[in-house]
Amino acid sequence: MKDNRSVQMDFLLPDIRPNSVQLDAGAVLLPGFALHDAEACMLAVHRITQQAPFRKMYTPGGGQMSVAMTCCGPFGWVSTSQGYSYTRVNPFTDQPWPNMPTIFQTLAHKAAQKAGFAQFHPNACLINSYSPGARMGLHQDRDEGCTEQPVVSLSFGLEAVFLWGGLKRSDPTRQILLRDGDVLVWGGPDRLRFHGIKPIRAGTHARTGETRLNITFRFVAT
Ligand code: MD3
Ligand code: FE
Repeated sequence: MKDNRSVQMDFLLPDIRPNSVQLDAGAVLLPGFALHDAEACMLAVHRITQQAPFRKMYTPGGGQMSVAMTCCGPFGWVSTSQGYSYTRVNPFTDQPWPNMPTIFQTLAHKAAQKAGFAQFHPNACLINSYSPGARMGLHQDRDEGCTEQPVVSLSFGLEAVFLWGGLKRSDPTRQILLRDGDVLVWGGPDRLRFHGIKPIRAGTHARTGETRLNITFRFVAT
């Protein structure tokens, strides 16, 4: 008979993952912080995409992104052959972006607070959908016109290797594994770091299927 004593005693083992990892002066990883709200977030994403479907946009360089995107909140991030911008209207539907769900606002604020950023009230939310092989090259987030406020990001479903660079594109990168329910908060001196996502490895996740979802919250200056 199979010896399953260790399986039965699993509940006695502590969760060895710390609940907060300071990656640098202004960067904090909160492993599993979004797990309790994960299903509510999935429902919220589903509702948003019925009004504003995921699209693969083009970059000013001319290529199509491998990541499909949509947005919610007062401002959405848009990339065209003309450049990057934050807009109040979704150019694919000519409608305002869907409202930012309360669960998103609350979760982003709580994560920022836990990471030491008081009073984060994002007015832009970008939702990224990755299929296996999709990636995001090294870039900076600097279309917000405001680097005082942090960025908060939630990861769901398939895991990703996050590339965390320096203030120059050529600086060396560290690799950080992002898993279902993990939250990253990034601000202060680290706000303008180059960062990216390595190609997503094929797999199936109980929550999202063959997908990784990333939800980022930003404050755009008006
Ligand atoms: C570090 N998204 O949407 S989230 C992006 O997983 C983006 O989809 C990645 O980079 C993703 O722009 C990474 C983590 C993240 C987000 C914003 C940052 C890290 C950041 C801004 C500055 C520095
Ligand atoms: Fe980014």
